[in-house]
Amino acid sequence: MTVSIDRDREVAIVTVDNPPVNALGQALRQALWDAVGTLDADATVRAVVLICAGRTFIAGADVTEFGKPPVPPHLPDLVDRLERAAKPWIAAIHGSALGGGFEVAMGCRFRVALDSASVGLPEVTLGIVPGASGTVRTPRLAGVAAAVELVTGGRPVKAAKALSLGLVDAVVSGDLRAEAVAFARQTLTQPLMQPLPQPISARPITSPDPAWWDEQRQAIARRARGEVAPLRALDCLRTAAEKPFAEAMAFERATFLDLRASDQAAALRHIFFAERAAPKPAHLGDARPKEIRSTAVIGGGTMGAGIAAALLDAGLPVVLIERDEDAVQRGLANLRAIFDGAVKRGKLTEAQAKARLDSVTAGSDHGLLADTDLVIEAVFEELSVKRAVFAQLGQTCRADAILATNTSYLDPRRIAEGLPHPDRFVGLHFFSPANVMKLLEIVPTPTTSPETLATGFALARQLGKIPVQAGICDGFIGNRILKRYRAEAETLVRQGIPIAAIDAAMRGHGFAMGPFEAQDLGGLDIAYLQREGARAAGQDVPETLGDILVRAGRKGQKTGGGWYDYAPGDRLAQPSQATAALLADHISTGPGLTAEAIASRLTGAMATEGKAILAEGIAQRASDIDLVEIHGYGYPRWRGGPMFEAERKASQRSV
Ligand code: T1G
Repeated sequence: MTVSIDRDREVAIVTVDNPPVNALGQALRQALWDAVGTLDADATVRAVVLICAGRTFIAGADVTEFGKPPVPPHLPDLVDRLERAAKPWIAAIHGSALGGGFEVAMGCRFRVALDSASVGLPEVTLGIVPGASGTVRTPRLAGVAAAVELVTGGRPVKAAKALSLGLVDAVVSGDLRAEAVAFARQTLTQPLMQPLPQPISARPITSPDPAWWDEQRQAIARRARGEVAPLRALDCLRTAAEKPFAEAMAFERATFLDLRASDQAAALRHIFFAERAAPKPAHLGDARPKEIRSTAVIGGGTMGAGIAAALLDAGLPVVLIERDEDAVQRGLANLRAIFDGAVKRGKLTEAQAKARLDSVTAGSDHGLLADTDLVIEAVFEELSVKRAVFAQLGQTCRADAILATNTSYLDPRRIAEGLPHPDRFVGLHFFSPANVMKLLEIVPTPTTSPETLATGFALARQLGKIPVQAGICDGFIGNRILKRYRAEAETLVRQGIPIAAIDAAMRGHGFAMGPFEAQDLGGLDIAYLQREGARAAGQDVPETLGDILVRAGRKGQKTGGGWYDYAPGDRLAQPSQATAALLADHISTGPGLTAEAIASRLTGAMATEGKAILAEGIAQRASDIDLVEIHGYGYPRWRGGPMFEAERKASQRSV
């Protein structure tokens, strides 16, 4: 880590170089603290530009220090020192000025951002609040409403938006250092009647009325679903608006230190680092991924179109293959619907959607695949259908083309039987909607080469997905745990726990929906067909309560009823007398359970299955299982996943 100082006449340039993201560890805080003193004492220096080397401006406090006691100089003190410096400091921002990085920038008198830069206060995504004046200076800089959105949402804003909010004073392009020095010089030479702007801490702030704060609290509580930090951040922002600066700073610091030690912060840090470890599994060694420049998807149904959209979003051209012209048109219509939806939601412009569709070649002729680097099969989940597809691909694709199956349940070894060059075959299990869900289960067979496996991980990075390697078993990692979760939920029903109480308990635990309402939404028949397929293959699959409902025609919302009843055109789940009657013989009356006990039973069952998955080597590490559950099955991120939550509970019991 270095902090160097050089000069451009009367402007000093302080350059921070602390790879990989210029995080504000103790040494960097000390070096900046010292730099202020040095430059204040140098009479020839009239302004200071603070700039960073590498990929980004300061990206925040050093998250690796969070588990340890804070060491001075503390960041809020450093920000105050910058603000009180004898010479104006100008923050020159590229990449992302995040958290403590943006707080340091707010200690500077001005902020100049490169047009590609972004600024933000993502602390709530780590279960904390800004701890160096983010909740106290931001509302003085950009107004209370903008500060509430920035701090409680935790999402960064691009430079242009930051300029419009007043978070930065100028947006430049080209040579950031030169532009920032020029900006510094200009502020020094501006006419005397335009004195420097006040330090942010001295700027006025107007607080909205109490009703506005109540509205914010209700909206944030609905979104947070049990997550604490966003609401505590709102408390800090309201204190900043209603109390003197020093009092608000003390309140923010106390809140930061309190949350920093919380279970939710520990869980979110666990996921932060797990997500960064996932794309770089050590066992890949130095296997080099193949470059993927052209792709194809076989099957234009929901999954195939979603996968094609994910590839197109990453800028990869796609050949979409279906069995005949009608199916090709249906596939293209599915793809068009995905992009039309993105345009309607403002995620894409019309031009971007058109460009994506223009880079699709669609047809039923496998000859189109003759020179494709990667082909992903996403046809009907039936072994003979998939094997037929790969028999064709083995003939039509290049010998070194990577061939992947998107199967979610079938054994990839069976699918690839007889395939020439099986070293280039791998399972790539996407989750629906494939262009939205971050999780990608990568399932190698015993003959998958290290290069092919490395290519799967590289593709995940290219698609912005979280890759998790899974061994071959029924359901790999996620669907195997899902099956156990659902079975445990049915056990509770058999013990007399009401279906609605179970769903409510899981929503209260932070899930978007409980196991029964989720099945009604997705359809009970999908899992039913898998069970029936396994039974037909001679496996001993006990009857489930879900089977009883499907056989009675109750497949979920799509049939007007599943676990719950639904009025025509209404998605509101109503307790069902029909379901109660169908299941009556299977339900005994047992002792009730509290919502917490229900959630503990179901998350505990997930963790138990996860431990078995680990022990069998199906997952490489426990944190991968947490990533699967969070990014594939809606496990609340601020609980860290089933493995983390079980481990935390065990360690708290042992204290
Ligand atoms: N501290 C320590 N290491 C960090 C880090 C951080 N803040 N951010 C990233 N890294 C590491 C990361 O673990 C990885 O390490 C490498 O840098 C590249 O990261 C007082 C208290 C900046 C947008 O929340 O959002 O300030 O795996 O793969 O995709 O109010 O990193 O290579 O060994 O993510 O280019 C607030 C978190 C902290 C920003 C770059 N700041 N980081 O993304 O690279 S709390 C954040 C990011 C705070 C103050 C409070 C991203 C990025 P390795 P990467 P990237």
